[in-house]
Amino acid sequence: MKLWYDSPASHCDILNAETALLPIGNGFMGALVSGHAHCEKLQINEESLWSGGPGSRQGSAYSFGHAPDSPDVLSPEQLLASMKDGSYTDDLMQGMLGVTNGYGAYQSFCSLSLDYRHCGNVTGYRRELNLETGVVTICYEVDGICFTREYFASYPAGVIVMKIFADKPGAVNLTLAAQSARNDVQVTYGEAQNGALISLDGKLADNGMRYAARFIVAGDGGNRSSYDDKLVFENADAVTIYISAATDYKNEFLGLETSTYRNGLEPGLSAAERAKKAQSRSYTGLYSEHVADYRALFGRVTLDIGENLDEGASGAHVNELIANYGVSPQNDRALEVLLFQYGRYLLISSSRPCTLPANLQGKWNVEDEPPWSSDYHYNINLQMNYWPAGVTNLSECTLPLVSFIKSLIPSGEITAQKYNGVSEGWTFHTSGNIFGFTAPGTSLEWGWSPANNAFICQNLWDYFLFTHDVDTLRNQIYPIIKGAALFWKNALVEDGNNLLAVPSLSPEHGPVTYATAYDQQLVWELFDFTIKAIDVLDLADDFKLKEELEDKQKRLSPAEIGAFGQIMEWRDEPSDFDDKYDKEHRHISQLAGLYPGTIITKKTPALLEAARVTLERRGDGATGWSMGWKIALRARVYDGNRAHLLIQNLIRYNIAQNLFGLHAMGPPRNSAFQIDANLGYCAGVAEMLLQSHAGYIDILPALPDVWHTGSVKGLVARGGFIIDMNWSNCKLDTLEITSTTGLPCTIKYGDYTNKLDTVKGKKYVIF
Ligand code: FUC
Repeated sequence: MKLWYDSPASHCDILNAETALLPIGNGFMGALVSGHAHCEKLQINEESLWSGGPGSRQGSAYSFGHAPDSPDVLSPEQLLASMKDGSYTDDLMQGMLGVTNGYGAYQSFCSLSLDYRHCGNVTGYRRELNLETGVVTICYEVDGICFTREYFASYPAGVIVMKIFADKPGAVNLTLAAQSARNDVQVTYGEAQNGALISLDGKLADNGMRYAARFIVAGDGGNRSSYDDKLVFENADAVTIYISAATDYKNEFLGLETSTYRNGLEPGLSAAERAKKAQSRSYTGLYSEHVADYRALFGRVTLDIGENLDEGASGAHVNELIANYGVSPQNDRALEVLLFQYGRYLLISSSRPCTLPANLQGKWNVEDEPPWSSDYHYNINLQMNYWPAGVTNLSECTLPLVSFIKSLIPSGEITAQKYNGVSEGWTFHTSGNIFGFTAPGTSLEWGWSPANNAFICQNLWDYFLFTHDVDTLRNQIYPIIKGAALFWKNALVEDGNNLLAVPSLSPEHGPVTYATAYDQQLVWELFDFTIKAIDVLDLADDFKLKEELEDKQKRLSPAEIGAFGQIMEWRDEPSDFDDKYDKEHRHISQLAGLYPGTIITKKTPALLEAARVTLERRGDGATGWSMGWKIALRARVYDGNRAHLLIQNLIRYNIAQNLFGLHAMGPPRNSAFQIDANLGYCAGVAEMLLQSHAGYIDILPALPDVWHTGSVKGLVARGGFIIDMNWSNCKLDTLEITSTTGLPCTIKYGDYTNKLDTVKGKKYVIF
């Protein structure tokens, strides 16, 4: 499981990070390695370095996105009446928009430039990211000396570590300097206990956020000197660099007027402490601690889809795998598996307990004005980042999402009150920063989307379903989903016996209307799992709420079939919608109830068929993240071969050299990377092999012919069942299930059904 290359990233400067650099990360820090032999720049990120928020220059009166005045708008009932009698115009909605002053953007932290001062020619170059260890290695030879560099990001030690060494003593020569592209920062050079200390201290000009990085650079043997703000190592046996970074950010809402989102601490102190502590330990100790920590997560799942992976994945480098995709089955399967495991790698590297959740670019970002601010998008992208967590055995990576969503509730309550006139519960709309931004966006085309609260709650409920972690459900998750359910209990509009979301937009597609499939389905799902959570937790105080939700859920009509046999995206589909709107739009919002939802299953055959028609109409191409969704959707209509066609299209058009998913369409940039495509793909592949959303475990529900022989170990079904299986000629050979919860389960494979009572910790051989 290696991404390896026989050449460095295209340039020693950081260009096109999305196409070539190799990412490492420990959840809250990320680095991108270019690995050039002569000189390189190591890009470094820390998750909380954001412009914007309270006190920012861009928005001195930062208001969490809320418009300063009370929206002068019609009530939802009046809006609905205007839509029904044809008098509605978008002017009626202008007061429903938010403001983006002080929204800010995720910033690049700093970089380290390294000049290796080689004179001779470079031969035997190899650059690799080993997905099994989470270590990047660069090796090459100059003048008969083999040089090696290792880079890893340790979660337990909270640092990034880099070591440069050679196979001959005294051969390492190096000049290095730390820098930031901003001018609100100072770099100073000093002494650490056994090495040099580079201190980078800054204060963001925009919002005064303080930030600091510490680099302890320790040479083994040789001489060290400095000139012109550069450190020079000569004739060393090895040089090791310990990198830590911090800001004074604190994710804490203290009220509209008093919030600062600062912890009042000196970031240089915690950064220095971590770097020093790391240096005081042996390199091998740090290295093995990192590998053990990382492997404990990554190593839980192995996938083999019918080729000799050792030969496939390490016998051809990534550029060849991509260039030859479609030429040989062995090559293709190797790349498909590598990409699956890379998704898991990216999630582990950008989302660990006590960090912020993974943003659009995970934690990797090389610029101060990144695409879409490198923010959190709540109408699909953040949800997608967490889709693979449960099924690919990384449930704990969801915990940052739980605490982050919890932190948004106070401003989300203000949003609910201000824009929907709802005084119970919370909501948020399309996008957000790390400073509690929950308001609608600035344009009706994309900005209004309150059912995103229900959508994100589904990730949290899934965390519970995969782990059965009742404490986290009771103390963390239930209050969040109850708040979202209370919002919708109050926000829905009565229309005869129907309950409708008003106003309502299908994400980024079509008119302002009422009761889009997206809203109605997500609210249906929200009520469904809130009711289940009340039962699981036996919350007598909420039994009345449960009854109310049960009643309302019945009146939502979440999925209806339209003139073409499709699932309707809009309740009253305009007669000319087929010409007017984008049939192949990237958002497939009307199928949220198929995946990741539970509304459309084998138990609703007519809807399942309509979902298939809808997918047919949406086509087999799209931007990266949309392809990830489509793979999972095709898996849910049991069409493995079509899911595989989408995989091929994704790999051909939306995957960069470093396997980052690309947003390969539209503004602002053709090749911006977003890790949602990687994580959507990873979830989609898992969904082809195992499903568990409909009350039973469905084995190999959408196996494509080209994956006719293979095995997977360690996938998880809801209820906490670990699945190990082998198949050949598209037929299941062995199936073992380990129960981590002791719950009963029903297993289905084709026509075969087995109901099993299980004991916690026991393994069951089913086939
Ligand atoms: C959603 C998508 C766009 C893009 C953006 C970050 O709104 O519609 O394609 O991925 O998020």
